[in-house]
Amino acid sequence: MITGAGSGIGRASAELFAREGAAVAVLDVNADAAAEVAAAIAGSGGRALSSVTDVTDDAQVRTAMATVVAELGPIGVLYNNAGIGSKGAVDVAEEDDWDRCFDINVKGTFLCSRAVIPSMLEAGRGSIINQASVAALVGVPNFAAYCAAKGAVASLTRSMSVDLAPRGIRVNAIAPGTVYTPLMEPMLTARGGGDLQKGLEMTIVKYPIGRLGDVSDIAAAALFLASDESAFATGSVFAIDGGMTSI
Ligand code: 1HS
Repeated sequence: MITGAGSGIGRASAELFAREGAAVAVLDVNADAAAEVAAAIAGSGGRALSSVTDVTDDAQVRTAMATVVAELGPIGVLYNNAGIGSKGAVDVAEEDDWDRCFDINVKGTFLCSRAVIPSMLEAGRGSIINQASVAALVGVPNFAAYCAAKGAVASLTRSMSVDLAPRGIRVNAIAPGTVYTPLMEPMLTARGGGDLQKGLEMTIVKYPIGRLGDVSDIAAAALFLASDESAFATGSVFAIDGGMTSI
């Protein structure tokens, strides 16, 4: 089960997981996007279903979870990928923007995790992957609510891991650096003073590896954490960031 799987990292992860043989539940608040990804997976011979799910709505989350279990079986992996950015430094941040950022990034992770855990406990195993960010690890200009929310996701990951490890469920987080997707253009354009190309140039210099991330970079990390290849990993935050937080 992957949230926010209608585009970007979530889509790349859903398609990669399907290529690896997983039956994938594509959850997204955008119905058309979720359906397109599920159809693309099915068209490539994979198994997928789509579900229109607002991760901030507990009733929708529970309905989606029940549908997934009924149609695909017990949930082995949850990737809490759905997320949203924020606008501005703390002194100019708007309250509704702050609340929305925490609702999707943090409460969405809570609601989806709480909903799938009974299915994982029934199976005696599971892997939950939370989407943090380098913004959980370092300060990012004009991104106050997002940094705070992703920091909360990192802490929630550690807390969940200690509660769930004895019950066979691993919980880790991925901290991506900037991955160039349409969702990032507003932040990058603002950074460049209205010039997207300038914002990209100002950002790439923060990455020792010399480029921004690709959705495939993050999907590969998610596949590792979803699989038994990471059987001894729980409670960790994996920076997949081109060295950005190593400076
Ligand atoms: C959006 C992703 O979680 C990374 S936060 C922004 C990091 S950077 O663009 O300032 O390097």
